[in-house]
Amino acid sequence: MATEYSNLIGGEWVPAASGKTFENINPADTSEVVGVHPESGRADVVAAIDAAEAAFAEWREMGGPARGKILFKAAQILEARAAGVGRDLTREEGKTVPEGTGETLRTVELLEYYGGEARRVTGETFPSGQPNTFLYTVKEPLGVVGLITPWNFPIAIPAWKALPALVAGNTVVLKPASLAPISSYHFVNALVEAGLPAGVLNMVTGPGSAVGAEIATNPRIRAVSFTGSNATGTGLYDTVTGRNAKCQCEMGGKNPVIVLADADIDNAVTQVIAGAILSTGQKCTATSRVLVERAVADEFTDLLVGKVKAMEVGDGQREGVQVGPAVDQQQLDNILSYIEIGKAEGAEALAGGSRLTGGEYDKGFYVEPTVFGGMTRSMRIAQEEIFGPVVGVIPVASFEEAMDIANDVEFGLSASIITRDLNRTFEYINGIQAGLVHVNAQTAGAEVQVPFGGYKGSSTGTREQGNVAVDFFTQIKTVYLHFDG
Ligand code: UN1
Repeated sequence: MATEYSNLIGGEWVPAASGKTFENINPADTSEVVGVHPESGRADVVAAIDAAEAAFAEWREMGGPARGKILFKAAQILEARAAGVGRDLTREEGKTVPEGTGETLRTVELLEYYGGEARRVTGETFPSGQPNTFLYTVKEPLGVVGLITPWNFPIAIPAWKALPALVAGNTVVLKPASLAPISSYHFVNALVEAGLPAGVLNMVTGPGSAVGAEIATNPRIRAVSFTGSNATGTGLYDTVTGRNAKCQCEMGGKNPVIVLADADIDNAVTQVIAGAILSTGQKCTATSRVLVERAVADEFTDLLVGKVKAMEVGDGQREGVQVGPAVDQQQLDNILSYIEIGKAEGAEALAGGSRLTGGEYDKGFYVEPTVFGGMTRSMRIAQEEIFGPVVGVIPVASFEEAMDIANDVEFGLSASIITRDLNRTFEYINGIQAGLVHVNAQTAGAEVQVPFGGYKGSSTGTREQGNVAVDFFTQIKTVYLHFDG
């Protein structure tokens, strides 16, 4: 039996005003309805904004340390439930249970980190050019902020957007992705049980065309933070900034790994698989291009293809499965169409290249992890985000050529190099156009205490996570205090 979930508005768990609902399907077995959720409309968002506005003054007055304590308590509540929450995440999103549980524990870390940050929403003091003057800044909350979050990290991303907003004293309206709203429910519920006052954090599920549109256009929402596709993000950015509110968008990636001839090839293969294939490649930090020096290209490619072919694809709830299904039919179709585009462009699927069928595969959205050889830099599969377990290898003549190709895309989220050459490493760090730069490691993954975000088309430029995330959700007040009056 599918569990019924509600919106959270003003501290009450309530259905959509219309009473309408939608179903949340398990992508590993589409006969299973995992949850039934409110199909909210604009009126539900307006009610959430009313509640968030009503809660703002008291939340702001409470002060950072008291706010932080609630986060610490929520961290303990969520940690105690991590196994069950991770399994729910797998049932609605498809990633494996270790991935789902890992993401839940990352959310615990986010709660702990921002619980501490709540005490550090600081200003600065400055020497004044005038006598008897104390010149300083304070960071103040914006008011009610809106969050629109994706299905691929359905518990960590709502947390890493909501928490810096909350510790700075804002109140929040969250629209989680309709494909995976139970994970957000678990995050929100941990905060409610930890004593978050009514109305401070509100959650409204439903379609982007109504719930997202109201968040984007309602003048009472002073900032919107979004993670998702470039197509949605750029339109949203125009709408939100067009009404002079702040907008933060984290969008796509086309992340390269450069493998130099001196690399530890085993490690190169391990890191490329982790970045490209795990989480079914459904992450904006996924590795999608490997630029490998010709001297080791065959050795690297053979090893990569062998290991990818041996990977176990299946229901992420089953032990031993390494790669879960795509999240839904549309994502599966998109991945398969890019595989066909790659073949038509003249690339060769050295591993994978097809939908998986037969047995349990017929119940879900399964695709073979795919390695393309013969990819060239201008092919669509080398330029456009695929968002699936698909990676292409491009042999290169030199480090310089690798860097040139690495930067020759519209995105700039993450990158990695595998080498032991210190000079090349620093040239790469200096020249790579990416907001997240890895060395001898995979392109995905993010520690909670450091800034996260991209260059170029990947991001609107502000950063999530770390203490800088608070900047987006605050405004600076400069105070000139003359004490000779
Ligand atoms: C990660 O690499 O672990 O939506 C996080 C995304 C990114 C988060 C990636 N914003 O895929």
